[in-house]
Amino acid sequence: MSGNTCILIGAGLDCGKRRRGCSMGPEAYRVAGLAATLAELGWRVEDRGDVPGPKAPPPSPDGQVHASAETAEWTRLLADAARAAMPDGFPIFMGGDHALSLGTVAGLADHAAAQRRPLFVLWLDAHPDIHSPDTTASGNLHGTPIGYVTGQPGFDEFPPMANPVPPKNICFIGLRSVDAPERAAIQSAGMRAIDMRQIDERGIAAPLAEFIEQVRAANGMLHLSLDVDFLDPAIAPAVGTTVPGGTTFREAHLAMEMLHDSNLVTSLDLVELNPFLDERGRTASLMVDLTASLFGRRVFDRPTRSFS
Ligand code: EXY
Ligand code: MN
Ligand code: MN
Ligand code: MN
Repeated sequence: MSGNTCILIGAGLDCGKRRRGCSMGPEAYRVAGLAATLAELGWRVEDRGDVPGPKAPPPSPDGQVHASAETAEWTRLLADAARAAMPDGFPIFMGGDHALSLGTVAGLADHAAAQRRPLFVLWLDAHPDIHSPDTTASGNLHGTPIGYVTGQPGFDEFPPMANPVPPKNICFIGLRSVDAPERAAIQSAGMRAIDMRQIDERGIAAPLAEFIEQVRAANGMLHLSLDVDFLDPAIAPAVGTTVPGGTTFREAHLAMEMLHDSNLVTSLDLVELNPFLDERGRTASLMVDLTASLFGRRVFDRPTRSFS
């Protein structure tokens, strides 16, 4: 993990879909003790507060795509926040729905380009979120961040993606809800896409280790985007897009532990937590515990080893 300062940034964007509640996410992470948990692990923690959303959310015509002008404005604001944070430490973007990643990944890609290093993205999610405004059937922009950051057409209302992320630098893990245009996009680009069947058959460690080695070989920066619905809804109910058959408690922790040991992760999105749907804070607490594993919480120290 890079440096010893982590920077908490609240990104309560709630316009990437019609069901509301993710705006409460940043506060739920604070109440669940994210800052104290990281501090106990030896990190210096700086909470930069919440990125204020668009002052007067521009109205969008009530068309097929929901709140596109507001989401475009958030994209500008969060890309700025990401570019500003990276020189200062390890940013943790506390969402907010997954539309926040249009902005965070855009800003991180600019930072990586300035450093002359490739950016890699690990997308832990039931969904690949690779639609564009032209292909989405739901009109929900939280289903489009990978489409945007890879430079797909159809995002004319949004800031141009100056440094698109090559599809081969993206790895999906946990997929189990993929629409037909998404499947075609993933297959035609030859992207690394680990669905739940592969996890059942191979476990989560082997495919993750392959991706980690790809990032290491390229001296890449690695952004982790963690969607609550990566987890099985039985352990993480506080999300609007529950899909049965998700990852278990230990699969998710093992992924975080391996990513910690890789020392490659440089930024994190925590997305789609809807505290309005939670049960006594259990999902928020689980997300904080997973973040703790990513930041070095472990039962015993063990010698560093390669997983390949
Ligand atoms: N593919 C579906 C759609 O485009 O509406 C579902 C997207 C859900 C996105 C969630 C956040 O990961
Ligand atoms: Mn700064
Ligand atoms: Mn998602
Ligand atoms: Mn999802």
